[in-house]
Amino acid sequence: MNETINGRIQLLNGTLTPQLRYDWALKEIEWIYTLPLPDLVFAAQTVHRAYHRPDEVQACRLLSIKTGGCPEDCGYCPQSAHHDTGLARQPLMGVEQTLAAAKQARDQGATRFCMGAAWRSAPNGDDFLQVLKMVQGVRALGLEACCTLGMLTEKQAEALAAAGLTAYNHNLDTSPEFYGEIITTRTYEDRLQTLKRVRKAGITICCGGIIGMGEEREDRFRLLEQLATQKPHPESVPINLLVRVKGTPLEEQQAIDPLEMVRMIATARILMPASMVRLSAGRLSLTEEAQALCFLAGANSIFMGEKLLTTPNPEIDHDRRLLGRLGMHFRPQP
Ligand code: SAM
Ligand code: DTB
Ligand code: SF4
Repeated sequence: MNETINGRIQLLNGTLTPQLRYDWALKEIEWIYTLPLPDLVFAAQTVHRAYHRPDEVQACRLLSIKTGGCPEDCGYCPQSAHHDTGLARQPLMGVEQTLAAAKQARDQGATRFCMGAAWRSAPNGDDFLQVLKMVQGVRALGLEACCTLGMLTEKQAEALAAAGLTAYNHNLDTSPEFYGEIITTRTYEDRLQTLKRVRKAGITICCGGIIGMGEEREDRFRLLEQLATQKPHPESVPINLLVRVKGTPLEEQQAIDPLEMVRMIATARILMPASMVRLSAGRLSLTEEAQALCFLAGANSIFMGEKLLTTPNPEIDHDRRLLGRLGMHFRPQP
């Protein structure tokens, strides 16, 4: 692509009438990601406003319903049995306790409740039936329900859909090329297979990744390419900044420039205009001003509450104050 002023104006004009595209080329993604920041944020805002309210963010709440002891070796994850992080393992939580947490989240203003389990694959039998009950219960509270349970079979995806599951989270995490540096116990292809089954069952897809794991910018472009060439796009794209957890192989990873988070979010927003782009893990290592830039770049969701799955997250009061400072608000409950 021609990197002249004309080229820039063409792209920016193109984004003024944003249409969903599924044929993004790697070169285009690179070009967008590396635009001068004012152009990038302007283009992202323009696209954002065509599909979303610019003053509103969705509040989601996470709950770890089964914690630790995971057989996968994901290098970033405190829940992998391969790393000694001192995390207390917990078996599958009861339905009542889960629904009490969901109700509390709703009372605090969340509109989406996400249940995470440290499984390689969702189990069959009683545990799975218990998760189905949780999903039904969360939906009955009027919340969107999201689960992340590892790999799924077609049957399991269908059962989750029948229970009313809104979304299934299954991240590609990084580029196909860098993936093997981070995870060796499953393949990129395994991930794509589960995503296909989720889509086929009629559940919306929540799929994104993590930055700050030692990858190159090129790996981020490749991840974005994988996401933005899916048809339809994932309805939800979580962008996580690595939370460096003691005892994981990535604990000493060097911190990245927070503006890379802004660029990643803005590019995701431009490539997938209609999707929710979620400023997910890692907010405690961003200043409030950096988070504000992420909202300008088109992020329209955050996790609310003092804990993600196992690691800390900003307090609700802090987030309310931040949104107040920005003249923004949480998406109201239906
Ligand atoms: N076991 C399931 C799986 O891997 O799909 C679900 C739970 S797993 C904790 C969900 C996602 O959390 C991962 O795909 C990863 O993207 C993200 N995650 C885990 N640890 C993280 C960390 N330390 N920093 C940022 N994101 C993290
Ligand atoms: C996602 O992309 N981020 C969330 C959600 N999907 C499940 C999880 C973040 C986990 C951060 C590490 C932890 O708290 O254990
Ligand atoms: Fe297990 Fe998921 Fe953590 Fe990987 S990210 S170790 S699959 S809980």
